[in-house]
Amino acid sequence: MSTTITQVRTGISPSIPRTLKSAQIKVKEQEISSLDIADIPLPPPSKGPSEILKIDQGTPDSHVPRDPRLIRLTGVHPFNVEAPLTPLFKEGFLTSPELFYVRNHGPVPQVRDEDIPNWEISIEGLVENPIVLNFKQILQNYDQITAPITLVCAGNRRKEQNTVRKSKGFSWGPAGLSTALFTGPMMAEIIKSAKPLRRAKYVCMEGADKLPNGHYGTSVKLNWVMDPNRMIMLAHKMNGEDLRPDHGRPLRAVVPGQIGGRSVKWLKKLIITDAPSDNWYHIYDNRVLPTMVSPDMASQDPSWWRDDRYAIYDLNVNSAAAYPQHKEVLDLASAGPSYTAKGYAYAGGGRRVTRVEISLDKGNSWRLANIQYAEDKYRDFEGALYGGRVDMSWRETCFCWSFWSLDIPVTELENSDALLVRAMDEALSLQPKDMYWSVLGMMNNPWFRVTITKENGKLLFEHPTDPTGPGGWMERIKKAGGDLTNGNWGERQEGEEIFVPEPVLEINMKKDGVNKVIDLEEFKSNSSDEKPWFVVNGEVYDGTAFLAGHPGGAQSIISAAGTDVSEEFLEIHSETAKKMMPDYHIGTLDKASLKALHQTSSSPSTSNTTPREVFLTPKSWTKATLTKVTTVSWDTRIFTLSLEHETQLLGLPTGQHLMLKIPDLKSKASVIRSYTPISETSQRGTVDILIKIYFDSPSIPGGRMTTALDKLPLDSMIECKGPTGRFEYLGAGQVLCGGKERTVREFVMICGGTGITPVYQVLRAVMQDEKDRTRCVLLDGNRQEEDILCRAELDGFEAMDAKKEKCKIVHTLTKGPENWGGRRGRIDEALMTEYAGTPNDQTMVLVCGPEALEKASKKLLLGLGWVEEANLHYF
Ligand SMILES: Nc1nc2c(c(=O)[nH]1)N[C@H]1C(S)=C(S)[C@@H](COP(=O)(O)O)O[C@H]1N2
Ligand SMILES: [Mo]
Repeated sequence: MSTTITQVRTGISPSIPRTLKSAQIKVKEQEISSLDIADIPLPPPSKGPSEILKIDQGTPDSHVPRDPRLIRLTGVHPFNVEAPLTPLFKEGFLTSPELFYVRNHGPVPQVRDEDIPNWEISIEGLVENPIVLNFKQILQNYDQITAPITLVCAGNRRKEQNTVRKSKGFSWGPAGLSTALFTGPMMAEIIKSAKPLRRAKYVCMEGADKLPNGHYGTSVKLNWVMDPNRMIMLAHKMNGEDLRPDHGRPLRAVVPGQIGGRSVKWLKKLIITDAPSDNWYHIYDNRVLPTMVSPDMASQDPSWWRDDRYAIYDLNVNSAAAYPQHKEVLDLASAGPSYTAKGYAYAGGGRRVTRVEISLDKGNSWRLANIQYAEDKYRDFEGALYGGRVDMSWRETCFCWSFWSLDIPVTELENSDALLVRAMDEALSLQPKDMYWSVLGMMNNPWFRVTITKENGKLLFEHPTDPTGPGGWMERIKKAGGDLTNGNWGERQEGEEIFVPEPVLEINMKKDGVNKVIDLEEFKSNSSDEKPWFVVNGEVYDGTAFLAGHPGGAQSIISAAGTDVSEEFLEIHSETAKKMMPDYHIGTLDKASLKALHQTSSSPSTSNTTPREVFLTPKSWTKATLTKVTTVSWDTRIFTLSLEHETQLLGLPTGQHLMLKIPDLKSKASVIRSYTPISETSQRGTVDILIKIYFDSPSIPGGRMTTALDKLPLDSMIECKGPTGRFEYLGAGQVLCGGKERTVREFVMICGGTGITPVYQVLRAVMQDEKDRTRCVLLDGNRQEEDILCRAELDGFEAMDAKKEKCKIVHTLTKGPENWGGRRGRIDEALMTEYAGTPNDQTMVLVCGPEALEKASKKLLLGLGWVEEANLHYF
C-alpha cells in the first residue's frame, strides 16, 4: 500500500499539525491513503530565518541567514552552535533546520540558486568508470529516499571534559545533536554507477569548504556504504526543504549512526581508495586517543593520530536530561505530588537503546524510565514523503534519538542530592559512571547528573555545565576545590574529613617532607641573581641549581627572584616542567609574609597603591588580561585585553605601537611582538587588537606569536610595554617623526593585510576631527575580498567625506572574485604613480604591511623621487 505526501512544506504552512493523524489531515484524497497506519511525527513549524544577523555581517558568512537563538560556541566565526536544550527538546522528535546544531570548520561556501542545477560531484579513484554527476542527475537518475536521522557531533557534551581538564576542542553542551528528515539517493547507488574495483575498500569524501589545512574531508568503509542497513545516503533536503547553507547546501553526505563528522557537507568528491582518507581533518579530528595521552604528548608525536585504532565511527551510547532543566526551580509548596523527568538517549551503529535508568542515590539503586521511539512510527509508514520513498518497514536499525521519561515522587527528589541518568543499548553497552577523558574530549558519555539543592523550601536543579557560559555543578564544585575525578563527582565522600579548599593544582609541585616555614626577611635576603628564590602558589623555590639548565634561559629565573611568579609560572610551564618543581622546593612562605610580598611587589600592576590612570609604561611590563576573542575571519581575530581597572587609559598616542609578551608553549620561552590596537585612543578599561593568525601549514611552521596567541585561553595574562615607534600623529596635520615636529597636508597610506592597523589609527584621527583638513589617500592591497580588514569602517570614513576632498580609499585584490568592481593586482607602479606620483614637502607616505610590500613600495617610491628621511615612514 502506498501513500504519498508531496506538498507538506511546513515552512509555508505553519499550521500543519506536528503529528500527522489520519482524521486531522486535509490533503487531497489520492495523495494520502490508508492513513490508519500513519501516525508519524512531522517537522515542527519552521520559519527559516531570512535575515542576516548583524553579528555575521562582515564575516565570510555574511550571506547566511541564521536564527539568533543558537548559542555560538566559538565566537562569531566559524559558526559552531547548539540550540538551548529546552527549545530543542520542545520541538520534539524532529528539529527545525534553524535550530539544528551546526559544526562548521570554516566559512560556508556561497552557492547561488542558479548554480545549484550545475553543482557537480565526481566519483573517482579505484573505479572502472570515473564519473561526474550534476545535481539534476543526482535527483533525476536515482531513487530518492526520505528517512529521519539524528546527527550528533562527536564533541557533544565536551564542556564536561573541558571542565575536568582542558581538551583540544571547544565546549559543547548536551545539545550538539539534532534530527531531521533527510531526502536524497543512497550513496551506494551513486558509487555503483562508477563501478568500484575489487581492491576498493574506502570511500573518501571531500567538501567544497576550503580550510586552513585543505578541504574538509574524511572517509568511511565502502562495505558500510554498500550495506542498506546502514542507510548511508546523500541528501539535498532536510524536513522537505532544500538544505540550508549551514547544513551543506546544496548536497551533503548523511552517515546515520556515526559521528556527525563523517557526514560531509557541500559534497564535491567521492574518492574510492584502498586506505582511509589522509585528509588533515580525518587524521587530526574525530578521534579518541587513549586517556593517558596528554595534549603535549599528542602534539609532539603524530603517530598517536595516525593510529587507525583511535579513529571513531559509530556513536557510543549516551543520554541527557532535558527536565529538570539547568537552573530550574521547583517550589515545594506549589509542586504536585510527582515530577516528570525527561530527556533523550541515543546509541550508535543503528543499535537501539534498550533501557534508560534513573538513580536518585548515587547509583546504588536504579529505576527504569519509559522510552519512546518516535522513529518506529516511520517503520509502519510506507509511501513517499517530500519526494522520497520512506522505506523503513524492513529495516531494524535505529538512527534517531529516543525520548525517556519517568514520574518521580517529589518527596524523593527532595531527599536526593542528584538525579543520575544512564542508557544501555542492545549490545549491552552501558554509559560509564566515570568520564573517559581524552585529548579531543570526544564521545563524552558518563552518567548525566543533575544536582538537586534544597533552599528555602525550593529545589534548585543544575546540569553539569552551561554552554552559554559559566555555571553548572561541575564548575561550582571545581571552584570550591573539589576533585571532579574522585569517583564522587568531586563531592566529599561520607565520613571524609572536613574539606579545606586549597588552590587546585593539577600537579603536585611540592617535595614530600619539606615543611620549613620561611618568612619575608629570609626570602628577600635570598633573592639575588646568584641565589634566585621565588614563590609559586605560596611555596618557595630555589632556582639556583636550574639557572644553567632552564630552557627559557637563566634570565627568566633571575627576573623572578624575590617575587611571586605564580601567574606567569603556571601559564608558561608544561605539565612536565611542573613535575620538576619538587626538586627545587625548599619551604612555604608564611601567610603574613606572602601578603606582605604581594604588597611590596615592585611591578606597577601589582602594587596596590592608588590605581594608575594610564596603563602602559615604557620601561616595564604591565599585565593585562585576555578577556575576549572575537573571530573576524578564519584567520583573523580581535583580542580584547582588560587593563587594570575600568577607567584606565591605555596611554598610546596615535600611530604608535605597544609590545605584547606571551609565553610560547612550544619553546617554553616568551614571544614578544609589536601591535597597533584598533580601539580608540580614548577607550577606557580595555584595548582591542586585530591580529591575523599565521597558522602552521604542512611545510611551513606558522607565526610563533600568533599561533601561541590563538591558543591562549581566556583570562590569560598578557604583558604589555610601550609606547614604541618613531612616528606620532598629533592631530590637525601635525606629525612628530623621529623627534621632529612638522606639518603635513596630505598622507598617502600604503598598506596590506593587518598592516592596516597603524594607518587606520591615523586615518581615523583625521576623519574624526572635522577641523582636521589633512587629505588621506589609502591604498589597501589584499588577496581576496574577505581579507580586507576594517572594511566597514574604511567605507564609513569615505562616506563621511561627502565632498570627496579628504578621504580616498583604493582597494586592490590579487584574487578578486569575478564580480569585483575594484582594482586588481598588487600595489604596483601604476597605482603608486597615480596616487603618489608627485613628491612634495607637504605630503607624507606611510607604509605598513608584509616585508615584501614594504620593500617593493620603497623601491618604487624612491624611484618616483620621494626622499626617505623626509617623506617616508615605515611602520
Ligand atoms: N564540508 C564539511 N563537512 C562537515 C563539516 C565541515 O566543517 N565541513 N563538519 C562536520 C562535523 S564535525 C559535523 S558534527 C557535521 C555537522 O553537521 P551540521 O552542521 O549540519 O549539523 O558536519 C560534518 N561535515
Ligand atoms: Mo562534529
